[in-house]
Parts: sequence; structure tokens; C-alpha cells
Amino acid sequence: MSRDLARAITALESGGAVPAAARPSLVIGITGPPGAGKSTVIDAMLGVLEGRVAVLAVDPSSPFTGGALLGDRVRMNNAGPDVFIRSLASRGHGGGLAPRMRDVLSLLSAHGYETVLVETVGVGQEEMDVTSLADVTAVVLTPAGGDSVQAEKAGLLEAADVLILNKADLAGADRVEQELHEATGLPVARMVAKDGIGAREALELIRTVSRRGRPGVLAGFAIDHLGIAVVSLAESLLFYEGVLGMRVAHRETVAHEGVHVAMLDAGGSRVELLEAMSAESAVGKFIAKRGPGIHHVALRVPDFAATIATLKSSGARLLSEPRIGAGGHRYVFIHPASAGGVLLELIAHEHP
Ligand SMILES: Nc1nc2c(ncn2[C@@H]2O[C@H](COP(=O)(O)OP(=O)(O)OP(=O)(O)O)[C@@H](O)[C@H]2O)c(=O)[nH]1
Ligand SMILES: [Mg+2]
Repeated sequence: MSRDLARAITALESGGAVPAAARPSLVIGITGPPGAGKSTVIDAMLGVLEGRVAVLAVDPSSPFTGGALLGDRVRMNNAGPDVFIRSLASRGHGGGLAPRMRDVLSLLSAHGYETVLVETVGVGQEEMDVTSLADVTAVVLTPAGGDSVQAEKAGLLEAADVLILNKADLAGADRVEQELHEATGLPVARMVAKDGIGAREALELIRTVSRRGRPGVLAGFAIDHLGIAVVSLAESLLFYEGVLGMRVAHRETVAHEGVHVAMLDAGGSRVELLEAMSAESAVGKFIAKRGPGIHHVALRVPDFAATIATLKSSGARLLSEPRIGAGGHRYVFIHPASAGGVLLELIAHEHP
């Protein structure tokens, strides 16, 4: 298969046609200053990626396609024989790098490659054009002084969808992570690529970012329920159940949150009445401060783990680590300060 593909790519370069893809691959651009650890990051990702994976390295210096292939494969210890690796020279070929790359990506899709990692050194227009072909561009930076300045000058940060702070084993990682996040507003994933650390989390972040704005995948989102703080469940049920005629789906005491809960069906969504077990519980304090009323909005999210990872790296304030709540669902609360003044509960969209 791999040899067919190599032949097909060679044929392309002499003007061959590209077959149509059944399902497009996820194309991840890995770029950044020289020596930031792009190849090592890719190698670490190869260690955790499943399915068919291809690596394209854009070699800015070599006039020979495949010129850097050997060197790169030697450095990629996790590249098994099934990983397709190819270097594309950015010089010495007519027609521009981006059009050739687009064709190669189509071929890889057509050959069933689910993930394509594209390494480029982020300098020059040709390279930036290639970056625009990726679904997600991750810029690799390090705590070493000057890296981020250089990346900014090269316009790299503008092309970035996520940042990877590699070499997080070096001094200053915390400070640089904070600075990068504040300067760009982008999520930052930390890695110690040479030890394979952080690759899984970085990929999770990349997948989450690539899902944004893609219709269809968002279909998993739904308002799960509206949480209403009440003084007395018994009294409020007289209205919600007795007068309105809503049906109580279940009642439960969630001790670690200090509440008695009545869940009422409301079409596809639900209403959750919350009665405080004590004045010290969160709902007790809420009522003391603001009186009874809407306490939180709960959203069901399609990819809970990935969403949590993105939230954390984007600096959103979570009230706790994910917990198991009513009905056995995993959930987490996001502080109103991070969610437009609403206490937001996220619930894993899964059936226990
Ligand atoms: N301390 C430390 N060193 C690392 C880490 N990851 C990579 N390196 C080292 O950084 C150097 C450069 O790594 P590469 O992966 O070749 O970097 P690159 O960005 O692909 O480099 P070019 O392709 O030449 O631009 C190597 O000596 C790696 O061993 C890390 O997490 N921590
Ligand atoms: Mg490299």
C-alpha cells in the first residue's frame, strides 16, 4: 500500500490525476522555530496515535524529494513500518509547494490515512501557504528565550490554532506558558516530547479545536436541564407537579453537593429542583444570598474529556475536577466568571 502511494505521489509530480477521497484525513500542521522539537513532538504523537498515520516533512533546503527522509525516520523511533513518512522539498520544484501538498493530502485521504502530521519550519511564504492546508496548526515553542519572539516575528502565532510548549522540563516553563496564553488567548498544551510526555493531551486539544466550526459534530450538544434552587421541594412540587402537571422522573439526595434533588421531565430537556440539605451547602448559600431561583444551566457535551482539556488549557475556572453526579453521569461546574455570569454545569453525553 505504502509503495503504491509512493508511486502515486511520484506520478502526481509528473502531472497525474488525484482520486477522490471517501473521508478526509485530519491534517495537523506542526510548525515552529528550528530546533523547537517539532520532529520529536511528531514522534511522541506517533507513539499514541491509532489508525493509519502519515508524516510529511517540508524540507526547506533539500532540492531532492526524500532528501531528509532518512534523517527524520531515524529520529522518529515510534514510526512503525505502517507509518508513511515523506519529505517534500520546498525548493527546486516548479508550481509551488502548496498545490503539490494539496494533491499529496488528497492522495493520503484516498488511501485511508486518518491522520496526517505535516512538519514545517515556520519561515517563508511557501511554508505559510502549506500551513493554511492544515485543519489545525500547532506551533511548537519552548521556554528558551527568544523562541516566542521569533515565532511572533515570523507571523507564526497568527497561523496558530493551538500552541505546544515543548521542553517543559526546562526552567521557566510555567512563566512562558502563562505569557503565551495571555498574549495569544490560545490554548497551550505542555509537552516533554523527548520523553513522550503530553502527546495524548496535545492531540486531544488538537482534535477539539478541529471540531469547532464543523457542522454535525456539534449535534451532541443539548441543554440537559435547568437547575432551580427552591426552599422546599415538597412545596415547589405542589406547583411544578401538582399545578403544571410535570412528571417527576426521579428523586435523589446528592450528599457531596448537599442537596435533595427532584428531576422533572420537560420534553427533551429537564428541570432540576434543588433543596439545600443545610445552610452551608452551595445551594443553601445561594438562596441566602440571592433567594430561590435559577441556579445553573446544565449542558450535555459530546466529548467530555476533550472539552475539559480545552477548558483547562484555556484558563476557564472549573469549580472542581469532574465528579460523578445524579444518574451516574460525569459532570463539572464552570464558574460564572468564565461563562458569562451563568453557573454552567457540563455533563458527559454518555449512557452509564
Ligand atoms: N530538554 C528537552 N529537549 C528536547 C525535547 N524535545 C526535543 N528535544 C531536543 O531538541 C532538539 C531538537 O529536536 P527536533 O525534534 O529535531 O526539533 P525540530 O524542531 O524538529 O528541529 P528542525 O526540524 O531542525 O527545525 C533535539 O536535540 C531533541 O532531543 C524536550 O521535551 N526536552
Ligand atoms: Mg525536525
